Amino acid sequence: MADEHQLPPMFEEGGDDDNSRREEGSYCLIKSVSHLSDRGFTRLPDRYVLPSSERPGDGLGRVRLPVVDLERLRDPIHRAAVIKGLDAACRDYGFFQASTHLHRRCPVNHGVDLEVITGLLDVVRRFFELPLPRRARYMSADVRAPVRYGTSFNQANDAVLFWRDFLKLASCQPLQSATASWPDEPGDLREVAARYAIANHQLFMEIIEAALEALGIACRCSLLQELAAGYSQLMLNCYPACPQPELTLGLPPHSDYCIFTLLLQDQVEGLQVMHHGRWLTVDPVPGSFIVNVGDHLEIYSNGRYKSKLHRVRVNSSSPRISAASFHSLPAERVIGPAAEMVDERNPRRYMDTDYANFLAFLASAEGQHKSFLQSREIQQADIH
Ligand SMILES: O=C(O)CCC(=O)C(=O)O
Repeated sequence: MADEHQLPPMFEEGGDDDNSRREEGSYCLIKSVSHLSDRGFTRLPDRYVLPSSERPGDGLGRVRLPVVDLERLRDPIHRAAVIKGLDAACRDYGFFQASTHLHRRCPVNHGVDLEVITGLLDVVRRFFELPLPRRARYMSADVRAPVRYGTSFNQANDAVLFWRDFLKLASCQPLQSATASWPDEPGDLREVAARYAIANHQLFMEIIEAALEALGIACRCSLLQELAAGYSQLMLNCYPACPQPELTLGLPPHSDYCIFTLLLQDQVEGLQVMHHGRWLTVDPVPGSFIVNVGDHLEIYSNGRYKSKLHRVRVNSSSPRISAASFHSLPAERVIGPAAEMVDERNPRRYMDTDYANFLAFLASAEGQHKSFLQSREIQQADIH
């Protein structure tokens, strides 16, 4: 989850010619990449240029993710077969597409209204089109702030910046307590994002219930109750067109700090997943959700499900909008491997963790790759 970033002290308002000249050179004020993109730079500012070993490369591989057909999941006759497919997808790819192959002309059968989905993408686009000072009202150095606007990945610690602007909205249940602090412009943002967050959370509940069934967790009720009142966060991402996309990334390789992420993307491709040592570009299916296993589920399943690395490429012609919803248990809840997932043949592989551990880690490190999850791993020598 590329979210809890502290603000750099060098945030500055304005945009006069002096600033423009400095931005075109090696020093770049950290405000937003859309601000840079709008100025029509033809050269990527140095602070965004990755070392050659970390650049995106040719990236010719593509993937059509396994599909978990939610219509069939809801059908008692097909449920067991769909759950088997979900289990395989979470073990192998750590990713799947929540929709269906059966209705290619209408791939969206997840139950979230198309109007809610297109409405969200539209309002997000309009938010990132607001003049910078109006977006920047929501910049905050407080990582617990329910609303935060920012740029890059882990802005305070990134040695090289990434070509992304974001708006984070905490969307804990019940939602009413969170929405009051969300941006009041565009005027319909709160209402549209709230409708989306509610529908998205319902979909998450359906997917996690199926995953717990797939894992063979006997007592699901109390966990589902906790999840129903759990922690959710909506990360709205904007990746503007980039003058030299081959030199940078929108987001670096990372895994997400949650149980499941439900990702909505527009028609512009950019998401890549690591599969068997290769970066594969995910074909965008407009209106569908990409679901991925987060670190919490890898821990809870004691490593049976994989929280896989993913990253985002940018391009020179089309801006891209995505909305990642991170869902988990309440922030204060400690998570460890489920009793059902641990036995003599499968010893406990992870230490317990909670949100406070994660925030402390992020404040002190870049948080890229699977570094937080690795910090929770129990070394094999300690197990035996
Ligand atoms: O924009 C995307 O496709 C992925 C977003 C993501 O990985 C994140 O927000 O952590």
